[in-house]
Amino acid sequence: MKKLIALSVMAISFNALADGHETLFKTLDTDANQMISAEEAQIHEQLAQQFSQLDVNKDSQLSLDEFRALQK
Ligand SMILES: [Ca+2]
Repeated sequence: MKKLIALSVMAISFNALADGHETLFKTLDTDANQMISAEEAQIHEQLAQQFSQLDVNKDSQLSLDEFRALQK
């Protein structure tokens, strides 16, 4: 029984980690257009610093896929 609880806790932690970028993305995407603009990125220091590197297609917007490469 204890083992089962431990496994459940691990699963929850793992999901929280896996979901981290998406949750942060939605928080930063203040106009909810599914893209983070350079302006929206300013709220997050690391993101603002890494913005140009993360913007792989150089459209000055970060998609969720581009955002997933963010090193937090
Ligand atoms: Ca946006």
